[in-house]
Amino acid sequence: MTKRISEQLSTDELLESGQRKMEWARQHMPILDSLRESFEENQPFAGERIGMAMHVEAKTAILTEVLAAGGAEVAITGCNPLSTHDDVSVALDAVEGVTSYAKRGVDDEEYYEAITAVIEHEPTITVDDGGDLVFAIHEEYPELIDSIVGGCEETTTGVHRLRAMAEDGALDYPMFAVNDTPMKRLFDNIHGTGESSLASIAMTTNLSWAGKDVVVGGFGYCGKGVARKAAGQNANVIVTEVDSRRALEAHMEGFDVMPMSEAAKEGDVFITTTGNRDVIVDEHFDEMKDGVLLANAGHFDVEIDLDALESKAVRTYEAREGLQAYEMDDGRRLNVLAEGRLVNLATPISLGHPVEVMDQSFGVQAVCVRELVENGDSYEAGVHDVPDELDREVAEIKLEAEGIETDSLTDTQQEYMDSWQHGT
Ligand code: RBV
Repeated sequence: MTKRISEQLSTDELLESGQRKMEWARQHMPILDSLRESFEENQPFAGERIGMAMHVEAKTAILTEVLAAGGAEVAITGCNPLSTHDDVSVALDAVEGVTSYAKRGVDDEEYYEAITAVIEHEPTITVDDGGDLVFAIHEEYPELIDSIVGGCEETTTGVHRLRAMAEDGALDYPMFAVNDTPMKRLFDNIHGTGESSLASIAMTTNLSWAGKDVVVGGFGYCGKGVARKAAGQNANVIVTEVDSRRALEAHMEGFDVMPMSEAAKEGDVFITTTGNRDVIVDEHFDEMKDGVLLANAGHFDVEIDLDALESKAVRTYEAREGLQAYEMDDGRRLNVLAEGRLVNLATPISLGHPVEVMDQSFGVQAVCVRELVENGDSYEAGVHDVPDELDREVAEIKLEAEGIETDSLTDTQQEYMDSWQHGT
């Protein structure tokens, strides 16, 4: 049985370090700050138990403490074996109303044991990143479902998984697709993934982007972000796609588009963002240049076939912290970051998405949890879009915090927009 983190790790130094990281994040999260104020006053979550599986680092800790400030009892664990910051987990565990089970570097068994520990708090609301918590509840604790009001899902892969569950009639409570909101997807997936993936790769390797050939697998929201930011760092960007319109979009944005079998020969750095498996496989490794970097920015570690790479290698060694070299029999070295796991969160120095971006994503999470508490009964089992007014509420809080004012439609403009009689 997994113990809370403060009973696993000695705490004084970790506590202080985690609290310092949280304080910095808190200072840069005006949306959560504003929601905290209203939650503290209104206690919307009194009597609720919130179970969370997310990347346990400073920004997530602020979301968690804001939910606890609204009266919830919160139990949290990680959603990736490598993304937890132990110091933050310890600091979070010390927050009133919060129990954290998250620990960095767990194996599969420990990972799922910690999820079980969260479920044993018998959550009434779940907040997931990737769907492992929802899935475990459905598989192993279906008797809890009756008392669950609903849940929220943070990421593309999780929403995809939930929709597949719903289509099979296997999703038994309502889930908000937080990922699909404009306030999340247009900022977090694009700017967040772009900036933080490139930052993690650069810091882990101490290598430059300028002049590199960077191959981006997939041109969805995350791929667009990675491709644009890499181009902004003076790299030459190659995109691989399976979807005709996305391929065309990438082409019209000025990127080279080609199959991975061709791109494999050209790339210096490979970053997968597809959410699918087997994007870089056996035959591609044969074509790659000596010294290439391989990184994955999709939720699960299935995009680069590391088993195939491992069996091809005559030797593997840790080239740098967070970077494993695989030496081929012809002497070429292919370097994999973070064991092929989410590169922006899973290398030892990764920090995840920038704070401002997560303030938006987690602002949407927080108002969705509030919506579940207030109106959960009106949502049936299945995947739900987040009501647009909630997404706009988060945008408005952010604009106000930034001191940015906008125009409003005049009555005449509104009337014009609503009428169809006008013409040439
Ligand atoms: N993400 N979280 C962070 N807490 O630092 N960084 C990225 C963090 C989320 C992001 O919203 C994305 O949808 C998800 O991680 C992928 O697991």
